Amino acid sequence: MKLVFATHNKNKLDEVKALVPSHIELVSLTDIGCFDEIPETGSTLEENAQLKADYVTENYGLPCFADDTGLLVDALNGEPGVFSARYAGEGKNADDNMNKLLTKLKDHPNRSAHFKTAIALNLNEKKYMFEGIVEGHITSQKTGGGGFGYDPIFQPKGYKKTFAEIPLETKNRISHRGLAIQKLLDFLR
Ligand code: ITT
Repeated sequence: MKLVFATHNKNKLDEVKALVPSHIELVSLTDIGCFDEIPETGSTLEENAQLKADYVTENYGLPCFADDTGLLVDALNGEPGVFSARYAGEGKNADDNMNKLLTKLKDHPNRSAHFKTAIALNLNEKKYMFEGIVEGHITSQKTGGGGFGYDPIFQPKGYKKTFAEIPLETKNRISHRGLAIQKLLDFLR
């Protein structure tokens, strides 16, 4: 089956491609010729995931799923959460976002946090939602050259390395996105 993954984020696409079996033909927004910035005006990850999936269904009429992900820090009452992509402001990059977070958490004793992914699937005129969560903590400095986004400052529970220091295969096995995608794949099976 052909399934659109409604993302412009190449790193997300690479992670998900590594998990999806070959009988599912995964195509990206670029593959279907969609270069629009889909407005993410929702107040929750679920709402934003649904907005992105609905945009593709309404404009392209194709089966589709979308991922909205946030990093939620306990000491900051769940910040940056739904604003994770633009935490340091519009036009800023992942490094700026991490710097802002590290500054806000400077010397804070409670560094616990979790990543959450919401996946909205639109299939055969029905809508489904899947989620994945990974618990961990925010390190005091950036470490590792792999991964993307906040990976260099997030250490998953039970590991002594950040997501940016562990292989993609390991991240995919334990991560918010990996867990949510496994639920999606179980459902499609
Ligand atoms: P799409 O909306 O096109 O899918 P995006 O990058 O805008 O891509 P989100 O709206 O879900 O994605 O924003 C979440 C931000 O959180 C994203 O820009 C990353 O900086 C960060 N992020 C998402 N997944 C992550 C992961 O697995 N590890 C580290 N940071 C992640």
